[in-house]
Amino acid sequence: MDNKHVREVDPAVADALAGERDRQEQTLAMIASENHVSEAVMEAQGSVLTNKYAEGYPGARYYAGCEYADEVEELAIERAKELWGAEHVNVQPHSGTQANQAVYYATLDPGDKILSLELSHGGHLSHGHPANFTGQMYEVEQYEVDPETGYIDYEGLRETAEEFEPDIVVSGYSAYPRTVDWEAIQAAADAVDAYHLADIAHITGLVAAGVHPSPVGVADFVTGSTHKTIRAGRGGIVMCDEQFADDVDKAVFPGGQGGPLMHNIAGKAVGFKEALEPEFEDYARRVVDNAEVLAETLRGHGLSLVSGGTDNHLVLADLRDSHPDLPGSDAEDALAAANVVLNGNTVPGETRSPFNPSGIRAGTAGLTTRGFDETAIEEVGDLIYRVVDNVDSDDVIYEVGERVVELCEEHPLYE
Ligand code: DSN
Repeated sequence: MDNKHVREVDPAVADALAGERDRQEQTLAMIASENHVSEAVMEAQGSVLTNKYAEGYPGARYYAGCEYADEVEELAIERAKELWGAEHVNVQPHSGTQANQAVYYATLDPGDKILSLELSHGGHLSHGHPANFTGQMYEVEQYEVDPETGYIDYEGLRETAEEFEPDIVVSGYSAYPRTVDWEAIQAAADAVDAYHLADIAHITGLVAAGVHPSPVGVADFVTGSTHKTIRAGRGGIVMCDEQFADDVDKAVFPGGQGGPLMHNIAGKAVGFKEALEPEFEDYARRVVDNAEVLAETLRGHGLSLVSGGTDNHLVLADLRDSHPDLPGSDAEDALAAANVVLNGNTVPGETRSPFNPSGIRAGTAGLTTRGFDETAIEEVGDLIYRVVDNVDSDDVIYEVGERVVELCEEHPLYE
């Protein structure tokens, strides 16, 4: 991790890498999709496999010299099957979005219909947003969360499905703090003979550890990213039953991608091995417990939380009740200045815009990785509130920033 070779060749990049390492050490990574992978995962990602082209799949490549690439990809697949219990796994998607793209490509024709959760209600760009290819290539209808409870409106989803008759229903979210009822969504999809794609990008680790119910064996397709709560090498994954295996594999390669990023697949294999250790279940449970403490702390200070709290790794605060003149983006900036890195986020019933949203989203996966316990998380919640309530005070931002650095030094990331 001293990047000595980079420093010899390219001091400018070496400086940026050193800066990023210090930034991660001295700030709280609370963007809910981020985590800190192990040095073993990083070593695998920075390995010689970056040099290898391996189009195709293990045992059936288009190039010679793939024996070690095969070994690594087979290990990643076997471990993923063990973690999530899927019949078929493709570990080649370069990202969660490309995993979703593969499922759409395997199941839909241009003009077919997607039913998905609205972005400001917790959905994702790759679920049919107009700015994404999915919003341009397919016809999209959206379901919402209940405005009173903040929970998915399953009844509304079922009714919209009956009216819209989608070809695929998408579940799984990027800013939804509650447990998802996969069976209810599967029933809505079955009733209109639609496929069901469950995108568990955020909660892959929680599902693998059994602290969130699994959609594997319920939904037709399950996609995810591999670097969030599961803490493995960066990228995506598709899981499905054997009946869809060929379609999915062809949709990933050659349908949507070229050569697999074998170094990242090695990082996935290593991270999956770590996640199969008994300690990972304890980690995932602590992520959820910590999120609950964060929710309680913020709520205790009078912040409104979407759905009132959390069942998973994230909380979404709607600032409009407590701080009507404070956009989440301004809270994000003030918190970043105090070394707390999270993101402004749209909220259900958004009255501002994605660049100037009304909420903030915070996750506990990264802090839990570096050993923050419930007491430390409670203090972090207090510090977050102090900044949110004093965004114009340089003194408060300075004091909180100093305390955050102390907390980070008490919980070092990398030796
Ligand atoms: N960027 C991720 C998130 O923050 O949720 C999803 O792609």
